[in-house]
Amino acid sequence: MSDERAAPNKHSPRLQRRQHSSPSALSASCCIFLFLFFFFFFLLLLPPFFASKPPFTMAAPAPAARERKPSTSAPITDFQGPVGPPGISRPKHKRTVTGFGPQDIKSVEASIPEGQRAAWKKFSVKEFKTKEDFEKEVVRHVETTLARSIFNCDESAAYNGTALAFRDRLVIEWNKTQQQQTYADQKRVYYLSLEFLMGRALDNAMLNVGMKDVAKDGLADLGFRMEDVISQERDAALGNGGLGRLAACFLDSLATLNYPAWGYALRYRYGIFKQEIVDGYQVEVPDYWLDFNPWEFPRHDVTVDIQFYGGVRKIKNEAGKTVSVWENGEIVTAVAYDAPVPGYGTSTTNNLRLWSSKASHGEFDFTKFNSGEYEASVADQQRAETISAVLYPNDSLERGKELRLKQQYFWCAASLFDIVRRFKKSKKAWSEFPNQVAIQLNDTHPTLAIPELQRILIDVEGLEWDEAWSIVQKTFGYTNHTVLPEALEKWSVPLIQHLLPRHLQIIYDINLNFLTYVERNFPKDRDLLGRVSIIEESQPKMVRMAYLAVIGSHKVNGVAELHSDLIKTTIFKDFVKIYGPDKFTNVTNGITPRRWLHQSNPRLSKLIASKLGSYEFLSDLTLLHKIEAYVDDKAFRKEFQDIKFANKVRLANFIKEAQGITVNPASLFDVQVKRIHEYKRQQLNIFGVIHRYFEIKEMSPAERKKVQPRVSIFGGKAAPGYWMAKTIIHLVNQVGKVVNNDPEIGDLLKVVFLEDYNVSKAEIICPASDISEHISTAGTEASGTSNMKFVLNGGLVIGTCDGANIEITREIGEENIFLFGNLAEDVEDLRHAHFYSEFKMDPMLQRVFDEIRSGVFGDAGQFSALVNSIVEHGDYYLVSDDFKSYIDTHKLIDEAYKDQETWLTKTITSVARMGFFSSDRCIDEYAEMIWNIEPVKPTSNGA
Ligand SMILES: *Cc1c(COP(=O)(O)O)cnc(C)c1O
Ligand SMILES: *[C@@H]1O[C@H](CO)[C@@H](O)[C@H](O)[C@H]1NC(C)=O
Ligand SMILES: *[C@@H]1O[C@H](CO)[C@@H](O)[C@H](O)[C@H]1NC(C)=O
Ligand SMILES: *[C@@H]1O[C@H](CO)[C@@H](O)[C@H](O)[C@H]1NC(C)=O
Ligand SMILES: CC(=O)N[C@H]1CO[C@H](CO)[C@@H](O)[C@@H]1O
Repeated sequence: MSDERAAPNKHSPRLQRRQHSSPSALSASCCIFLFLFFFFFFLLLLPPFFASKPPFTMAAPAPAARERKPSTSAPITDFQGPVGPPGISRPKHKRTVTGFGPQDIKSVEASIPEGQRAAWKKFSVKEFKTKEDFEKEVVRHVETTLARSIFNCDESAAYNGTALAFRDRLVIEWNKTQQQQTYADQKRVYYLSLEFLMGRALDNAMLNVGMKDVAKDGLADLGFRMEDVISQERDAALGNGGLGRLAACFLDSLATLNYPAWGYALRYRYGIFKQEIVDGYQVEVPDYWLDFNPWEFPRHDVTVDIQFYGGVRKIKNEAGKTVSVWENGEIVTAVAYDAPVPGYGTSTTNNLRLWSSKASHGEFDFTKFNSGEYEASVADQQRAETISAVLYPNDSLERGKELRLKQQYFWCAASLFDIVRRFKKSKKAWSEFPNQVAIQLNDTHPTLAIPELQRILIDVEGLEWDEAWSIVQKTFGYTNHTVLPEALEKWSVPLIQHLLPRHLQIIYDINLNFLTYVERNFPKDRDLLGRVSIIEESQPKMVRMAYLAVIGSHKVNGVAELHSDLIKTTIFKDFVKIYGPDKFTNVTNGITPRRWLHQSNPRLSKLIASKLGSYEFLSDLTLLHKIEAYVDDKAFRKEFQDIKFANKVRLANFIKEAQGITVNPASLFDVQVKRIHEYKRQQLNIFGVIHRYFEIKEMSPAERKKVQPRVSIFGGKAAPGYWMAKTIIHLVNQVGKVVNNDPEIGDLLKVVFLEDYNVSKAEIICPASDISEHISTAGTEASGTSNMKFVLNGGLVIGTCDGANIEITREIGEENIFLFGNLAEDVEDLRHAHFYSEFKMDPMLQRVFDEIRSGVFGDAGQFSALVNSIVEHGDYYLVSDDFKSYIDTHKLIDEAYKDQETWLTKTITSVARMGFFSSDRCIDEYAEMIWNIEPVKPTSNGA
């Protein structure tokens, strides 16, 4: 049915392949007693007014039956000396930062007397298994940890109580997992990503440990609705968008598949800003996500000192060898915070370690304070803390910003120190390092880990250059994410020289060795040396991080086929020539079906499970193909359709609540939610909406009756410094104001901009789309993952032949996707044509521009730069070239949607064929092709 596709400028995409108190005296107890007495007295008199004041700890909620009891919360005597009867002491074991190694565990265990071991074992904390046990845990946490009671336990306290109950569970499993992985002593993978867009954790934890129903019933007994409790949680937004989300999906899959894995990132004081729309403009508000986060454990004993600045001195050591010492720098301390990451249907619980920065001399410098330098004593602290303060928005030009480079090094150095420390525990030879450790560099941000490991090996551990370098190369893998050449990360040589003098020397040495190798193998190609050199001979000289990443790792992968092909034929072409094609590979991105189907769309997940006999498809998504057999089953079809409608009603209610706009859930829901960026082309979408608006206005009443009603839903954040993207948001809101208030239009068209798009909103939006837009300029989107989320939830896609749209098409069939627009290979020619040949603006788009200029949507001056980027400045993203094809394709969509039966068949078929896009498949591919790691299967008793 390829006639369903618009007559695009070009046709079919190439679809070839795939933790005191003084002795508490009686008087203190009396005070508390008197206090409690009066408190309860008052409570009896004035219950409604007191119900919300926070009291002290209360154990007995029934005031009548109280008897005098000593305070139980404070110790009667000070603890001094050994606890327990005199003469019996237990060997004191000090906790070590990396835990005990496999041999240590056995000897430590043997050193503890039998009786004590038995006592510990007897009272060892158990995981709750029943509804009663769960309720007991929640009540205990609400009453003691939170110091609240039945009288003032609001939803927020209920959430915190529930979260803490689940956290306890995760801690138990997490401890077991870490012990087991240490015993197994296998290779581990360390995933370095500056961003982890985790979203909410509670719902995910409940589903992954298979206790959501138990918790739901338990909460109901305590008087709370599950949905209200879940919605109390704030998103952990340590990322900008898709890619941060991907890292989170990866962690989920790694744990689910029992791979021994750790994630390393920064603990930003402020995650991605919260977006508010004021008068149609985006306003950024800080997100204090850390105010109370039950999911993290501060590890104040796990710290690493990180050095910056200073100088390098060459000395001769005792052995007569010349070594480099990096000294006199400024020291900042990294403190670890751990967050447990539970797998689905397994007890494996991995670790995400976040580093927070603080001044190395502790909180506050009293020497400086006492000597009168009040401000300076605070300033040092603040300066150290800024390192982990903010998450950089990824679209602003962060190049040249020293703080950003500091962040990168701080995070790489702390993580590597941790990894090396863990490895050294095993007392294995250095040559074994690559057999025990795989480090994945997500994008170029962690590239400094390469010279850092080399530095540790040669300067600290005393290895020879070549041996060290071979270990480095075998350890790292690099994932290249962006396709936009301007996103190629570079740092100026003077900046690195100033901040990391030793590293710059190492980078130069790496480059020298590399170029020598190239020269030897390609003696006649002089230009090649200049092209592949890590150092760009510009003013000032720059270090090309991507090249350093390619040279320092054994595998480089792209994230979608088209993308991987592009890498090989464009920017890394020379490297393919030097290293051969085997070093370059593709791992097509995926999403976790636990969050993006089971959690976001429980009813659909249930329907599928009812047909497949179990929820096994959640851990083996390829089983989805079996539902294709039900494509003609009437009852199945009806339920499928009802689910979609119910999800649309849920979104419509959310839109009403959040934005105050009433939309009809029977309309076609057309959604584009993702970061706002010119290459993602939200402008193309809104121009299309404007076109549709005027088309409807010009129709006769009879013609209007035939129009398919639509709701165009937008959402996404623009980087604070990205002016053009903010203009697009403003235009969407202005158009919405006009269209939504036009009585002539009514339900035929509504335009909604949903504020503050984040993971938990995505969970409501994705299951509710009829059509979603993934319309980036061909060749610009590395992959895209929201396209997968939408299709998996029974929505169709309108998209360009770009990123993962191509693989989605291959899997679900061309007849089930609406592709349009120019192809990647024609982009260069088209851009050229805008400047050097006669270019004719599409008349429909011209009309749209004329209306905007006329002021229909408010002050036209506001939008002139947006319009002119297309009309006068070469239309870099080819909006005008793809406009007609885009409009025509939307016409096809309107027609296709009228035939609900056929539409339903398409959506069911598409869901059935989405098995390939699980992040589990993706992780298995990485494990096999790049990391060479094996799962560690949890044993049931956990020993
Ligand atoms: C999945 C997801 C994205 C990625 O969207 P793309 O369309 O692939 O760019 C961005 N933000 C959030 C919150 C997501 O859940
Ligand atoms: C519960 O946690 C939230 C953060 O999620 C916090 O804002 C709130 O104050 C906490 N409530 C209680 C009762 O501790
Ligand atoms: C951690 O795991 C070990 C080994 O399984 C077990 O003996 C110990 O009791 C556990 N500790 C906690 C706090 O669960
Ligand atoms: C990887 O890097 C990207 C791109 O810079 C970043 O946004 C994201 O959070 C990271 N995670 C993953 C798995 O890609
Ligand atoms: C960040 C990064 O390394 N991206 C590169 C990935 O490969 C493309 C080539 O297709 C480069 O242009 C990017 O800069």
